[in-house]
Amino acid sequence: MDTNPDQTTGHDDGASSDRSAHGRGATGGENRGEGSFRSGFVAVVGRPNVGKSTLVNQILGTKVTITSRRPNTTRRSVRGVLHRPGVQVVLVDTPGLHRPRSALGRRLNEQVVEALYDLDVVVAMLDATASLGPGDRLVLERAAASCASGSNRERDLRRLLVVVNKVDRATSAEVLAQLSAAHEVLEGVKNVGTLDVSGMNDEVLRHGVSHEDGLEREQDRGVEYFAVSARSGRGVDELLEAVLERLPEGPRYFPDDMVSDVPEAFWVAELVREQLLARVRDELPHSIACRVSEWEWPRVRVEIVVERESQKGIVIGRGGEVLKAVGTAVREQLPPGAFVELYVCVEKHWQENPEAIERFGY
Ligand SMILES: Nc1nc2c(ncn2[C@@H]2O[C@H](COP(=O)(O)OP(=O)(O)O)[C@@H](O)[C@H]2O)c(=O)[nH]1
Ligand SMILES: [Mg+2]
Repeated sequence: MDTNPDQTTGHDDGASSDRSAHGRGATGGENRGEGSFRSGFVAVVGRPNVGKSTLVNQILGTKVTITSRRPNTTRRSVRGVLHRPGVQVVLVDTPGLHRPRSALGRRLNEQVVEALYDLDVVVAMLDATASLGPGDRLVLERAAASCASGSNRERDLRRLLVVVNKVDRATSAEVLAQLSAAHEVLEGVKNVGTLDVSGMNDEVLRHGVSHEDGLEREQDRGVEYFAVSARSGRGVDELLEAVLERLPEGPRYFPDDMVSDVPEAFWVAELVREQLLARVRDELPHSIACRVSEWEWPRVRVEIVVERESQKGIVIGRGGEVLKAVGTAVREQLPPGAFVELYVCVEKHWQENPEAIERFGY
């Protein structure tokens, strides 16, 4: 942990802290003649609460993004970097795609769309314990569309991996049903491949294309399906293997010691929010925002913002017990000596205020 709150976690030279869409074209990201170095951007997308952040942490083997059983926990795309010999995988954890009910919700969806632009691999995640709904369908369609476009990527559905998560809590029949429901949705997605017709003769164009003409049908276009438990890690190695296989030759986008692009101040505020989400009920999670207002390492002051006066007491707890527990749990995850000061304030309707949303970094 450094004294500069804008530094990214696990990254201390600060040389290539670009803020472009995915860090492409970054100064530190040129290929230094390593021959066959492979790398790529992998987005994890899905409805809220399917386990995207849990998967990203599981693959990285370290926590770079907070999780909770509340929907919309992730409020900004987080990039986590997996370093393997000769390979670099940039995992993009995204907010859940959902029907927005506030300016904040619309901002979260925007981030998903941004993250789906120009990727090497898309992991579309479903929850084995809930039946496939319209939200999941939208996710699958968007993910397929993303693999069928992109400025300089190959248009190829092999870049799409469908993952059914939480198999530890579902029966194999439920897992199978979910896999085949996803398959059916993708079968129904029309024109995903934006077929290149330049090489086809008139005959083919008049009569359409059949499988025998060499053009593959949806199920043969290479979408792969996985069943995993992001929490226990079951099936995750196989998934990672498939991701690695799909990475093109590419540059080292991030320095070797960088594990995420999250600035430290944002991370401390997120840890506070994570602890609050685990302790409060009902609608409150949506109303909570956290922001570091003072950073004099090891003393960090975090502002907890709620939307109504009545919510203040819940966050503070009887005799301050909630805040105390939150502070302790956060300190345990920071380097020794950290001193976290928490205070609560009210900002009415911040979820509808674009300026506030930006101030909190969402
Ligand atoms: N049983 C079970 N729970 C999971 C699994 N993966 C995630 N969860 C839980 O599902 C909830 C949402 O997870 P999170 O990663 O925050 O979901 P996200 O909104 O998609 O990022 C949390 O309570 C997780 O602990 C899993 O494989 N099995
Ligand atoms: Mg998340």
